[in-house]
Amino acid sequence: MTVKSITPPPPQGATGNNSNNYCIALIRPNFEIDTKNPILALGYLASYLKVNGYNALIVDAMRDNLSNDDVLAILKKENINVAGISCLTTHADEAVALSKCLKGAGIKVIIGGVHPTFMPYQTLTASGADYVVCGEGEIALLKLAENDFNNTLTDGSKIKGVYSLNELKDENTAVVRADFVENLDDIPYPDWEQLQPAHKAYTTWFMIAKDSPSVGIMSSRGCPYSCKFCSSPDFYSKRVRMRSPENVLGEMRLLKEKYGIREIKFVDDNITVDREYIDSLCDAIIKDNLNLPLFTMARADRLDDALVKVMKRAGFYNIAIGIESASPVMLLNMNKREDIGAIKTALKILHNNDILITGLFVFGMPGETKQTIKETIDFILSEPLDLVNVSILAVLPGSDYWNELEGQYTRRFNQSYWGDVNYVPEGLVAEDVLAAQKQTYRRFFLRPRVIFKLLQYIRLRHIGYFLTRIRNIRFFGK
Ligand code: B12
Ligand code: SF4
Repeated sequence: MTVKSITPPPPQGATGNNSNNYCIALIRPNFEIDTKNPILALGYLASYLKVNGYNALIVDAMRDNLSNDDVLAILKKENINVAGISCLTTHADEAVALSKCLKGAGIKVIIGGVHPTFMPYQTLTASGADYVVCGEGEIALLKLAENDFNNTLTDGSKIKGVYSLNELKDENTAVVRADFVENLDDIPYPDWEQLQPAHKAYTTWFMIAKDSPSVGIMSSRGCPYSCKFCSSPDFYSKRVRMRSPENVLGEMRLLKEKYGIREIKFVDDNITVDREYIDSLCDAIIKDNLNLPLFTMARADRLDDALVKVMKRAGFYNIAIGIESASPVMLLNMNKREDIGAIKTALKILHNNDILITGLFVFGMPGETKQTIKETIDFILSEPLDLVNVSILAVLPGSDYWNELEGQYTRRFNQSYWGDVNYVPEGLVAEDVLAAQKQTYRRFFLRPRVIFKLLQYIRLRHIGYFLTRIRNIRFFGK
């Protein structure tokens, strides 16, 4: 599929307003995090409601550093008595506290997002919320709005994917997920007016950017693979849906022209999974002469020389590869369905095309040994990587490991779950995993080649963020 001439569609979606007829406040709770980005989920939900005749106010307590009382005051001022809270496992504790605060003031609370999708009973019991929404939110939330935020319809049936404690006995009660929006182009662009993509509180990703401000967008939803540490396949039932290249391009133009965005990061789970699609998206961007630096993540085995060349022409200067481990045994264990040979080939292609390569790794998965850690560190130091991000396994609700490793890891529902060692592979101690992460960062970054390269991509406006990241990634210290 090639795209001939592209006339970007007119800006879609809500434009924000100050009228007081909001039917719901869509809220991201406040929590500590280094990397701050606009929350696409709430942008999409607000614009989908808007195009269907309902006004939603986005309250980003994280971006604006609001306390729960501040949020409550906003709702009172705007006379809003329904709140929709977005919740990942990383800030489930904060979502619970916010829910309790709002419930205490008589506000109806609905919690949606990845965490309640996989832990609906836990979320409802902990938070006292009225409903959780399991799965994609657009259709379920619209149905709730149409039904006065009640999940029982006039014929007695329930809205698909929406649960209260009346319908759930315990965490094992099977839930049916909300319907997907079949054609992603039916969802207007996120409500960028309310998200304020160039807001000064936002940072960039992985510390670097060619230009600033940068913002993340999504051209597809879902991934057909089943890496055992990841919850995306289950969340989207392994289905992949793509927006049309024209639709994506229209949003990129809007961000550039209306909001002054100078770099775009694609946050898709797997943007190169469909070769025809990524080709036509790049083709559209090239023909439009958009001229914006672009970043994306990709699987190594979904890249080849011709594709990398076309991606480069479209503007992709930085591609992050989910390598996870250099040990063939580990790749097999985690069901990555990729071999180290294919990864090395892709890195070579990217390097030869002068693309900045970010390697993404995870230490501490089942089967990890001192030997596999060594293999990975040796790989990191010998391959042409420009930047690395090294995580420690956090067993995610919805991932295969969540059930497979049950009883062998501690569960926590806040930011501390990430960064700490919650699962210790047999034969290792937690310190081995922490040391592996620290050693990798030290040995990788303290090399003149890497420092010199990085300095070219650190923007003045991100210096504070850069220093915080360096401090928090355990570069220094014990
Ligand atoms: C972009 C991204 C990031 C970015 C920016 C995040 C942001 N701006 O919010 C950055 C780099 C900062 C990031 C960081 C992390 N991320 Co991240 N990230 C993503 C990614 C790739 C896309 C998120 C996105 O925008 N999705 C698009 C929107 C439309 O989807 P959505 O958020 O799921 O929202 C829909 C539904 O969930 C629901 N919904 C959501 N909220 C609400 C609210 C209501 C009221 C209702 C009704 C419905 C509803 O409706 C929405 C529209 O359909 C996802 C993977 C994914 N495919 O989603 C991982 C993902 C969210 N990240 C994940 C993780 C683990 C992390 C980190 C902990 C990584 C780390 N090691 O540090 C950190 C911490 C993040 C944090 N505390 O917020 C996990 C979360 C798992 C979990 N159980 O919580 C995910 C799911 C990836 C995965 N499968 O492993 N991330
Ligand atoms: S890690 Fe990437 S490739 Fe693997 S299942 Fe998750 S999104 Fe798909």
